[in-house]
Amino acid sequence: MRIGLVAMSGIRACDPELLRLGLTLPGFVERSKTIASLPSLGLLTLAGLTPAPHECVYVEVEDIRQLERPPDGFDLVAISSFSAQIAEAYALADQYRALGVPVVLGGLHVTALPGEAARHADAVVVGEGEPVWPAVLQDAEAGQLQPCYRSNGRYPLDQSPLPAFELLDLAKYNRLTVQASRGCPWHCEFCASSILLSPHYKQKPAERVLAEIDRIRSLWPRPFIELADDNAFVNKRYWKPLLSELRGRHVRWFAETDLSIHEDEELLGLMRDSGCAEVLIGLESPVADGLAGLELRSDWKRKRWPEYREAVARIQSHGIRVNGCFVLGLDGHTPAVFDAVYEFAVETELFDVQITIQTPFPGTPLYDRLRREGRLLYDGQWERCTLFDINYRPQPMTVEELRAGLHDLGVRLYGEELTQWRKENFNRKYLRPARRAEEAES
Ligand code: B12
Ligand code: SF4
Repeated sequence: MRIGLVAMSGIRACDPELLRLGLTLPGFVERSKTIASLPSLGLLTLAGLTPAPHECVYVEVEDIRQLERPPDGFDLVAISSFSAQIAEAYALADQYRALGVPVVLGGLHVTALPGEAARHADAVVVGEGEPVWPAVLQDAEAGQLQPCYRSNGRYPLDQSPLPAFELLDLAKYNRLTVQASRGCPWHCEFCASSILLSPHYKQKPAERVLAEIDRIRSLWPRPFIELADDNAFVNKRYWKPLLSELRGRHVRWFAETDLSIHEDEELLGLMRDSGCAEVLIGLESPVADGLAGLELRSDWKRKRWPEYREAVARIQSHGIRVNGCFVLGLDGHTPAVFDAVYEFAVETELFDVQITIQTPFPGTPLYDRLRREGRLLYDGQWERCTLFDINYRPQPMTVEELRAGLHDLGVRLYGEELTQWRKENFNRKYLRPARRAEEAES
């Protein structure tokens, strides 16, 4: 079979005022450009599992949009899904089905709402794709696709295939992704990441992670790699030998992690030496209000909140940039939170800041709670699940206060002056001294 793998790409927001602002704010534009061009690791992973003589063709939905008709010549089309762009995924699926091409839909949104997705597909896949993909291929070839394939979240990552990075036109991407773990022990109420696929935290054997990195290096000698882990450094003992191996491979990399890395100087040193450029940390709230009850299992972030400032300083002192992420509109946030984020960013000299709106993605405990409480706005308008549009009634703020606060804070944080200052300050105060120390050590 010739299989078309269609990835949902690009960055989304509906709020026209925010879009207008975004286009003119240097800090915002820069970050959007960096992350917008990431390929779908999920689809590349499935391609890696697809045996010959099947042939896979990887397509970005952004490229299809410019065509009059979607690319043809496929015997099967597989489309990935995020909530924000699901309407486009469904429209494309409908188009292919109208042409008589069977369509299989999978990914995070489909996993959360398989019934809705089934109206637009010959088959839907709920959960991790790997364990069911061989059956999907076999059934599609026999013309007997089942309506739904389910995996149970227990796929052992030591069986992971090498993602088929060779399918990509590498000129289009400034980073490639590698995943070393799925799940996260903290279970935040709003989390819509791989926890939806794998409720249990699990890791890929280090040698497999290194094999993926080496595969990328064979195609792109000095790559920039983004770890697609939800929370990379949960298990520091796993990472230390892996990072030692990574040193000398000429890779620069980025990861999402929790704050606990600041407690481990040895780990921070290994991260720096192995090419870590930046870590993105979900600090969520600069004030303690909003953090209590955020995780379903423990108040981990609330307990760590007093360490936030010291932690940022220690991580950055290793020459590793910190991108601090704040979720605005958590229960308990008042309009004072906007100034608090600004002050935190300036005082801690964060290299970068990400501000998003709390978002009830379907399939999350937050969505269920806000629905029970009658606080959902625009329920079912999934295109608003962008992390920048408001879909619920915050408490105790009003929707208008939250929207205005986001806009105003965006202007203050991502304007020319502060964006420039953050970078220069980091380079002068943290990066250059860290490099000098590294040179002295070696
Ligand atoms: C990389 C990334 C991106 C890349 C995506 C590149 C791409 N084309 O896939 C880019 C930068 C484009 C991106 C954009 C957005 N993202 Co993003 N992104 C991520 C990130 C960091 C990693 C995702 C990843 O690679 N996972 C690893 C792979 C292996 O998992 P997977 O894709 O889920 O695939 C597995 C299964 O789902 C399944 N599967 C997936 N697709 C298919 C298809 C078929 C046919 C089958 C059978 C199976 C299958 O099999 C795979 C293997 O098991 C996550 C955060 C995180 N740490 O997880 C956020 C995340 C996915 N993003 C998120 C969001 C909100 C967005 C944006 C809306 C942001 C915005 N405002 O624009 C947009 C989405 C717009 C759009 N295009 O639809 C949310 C999604 C929540 C949700 N449930 O929808 C996440 C979880 C982050 C968060 N804060 O919650 N993102
Ligand atoms: S810490 Fe991050 S990855 Fe882990 S559950 Fe919370 S939001 Fe999800």
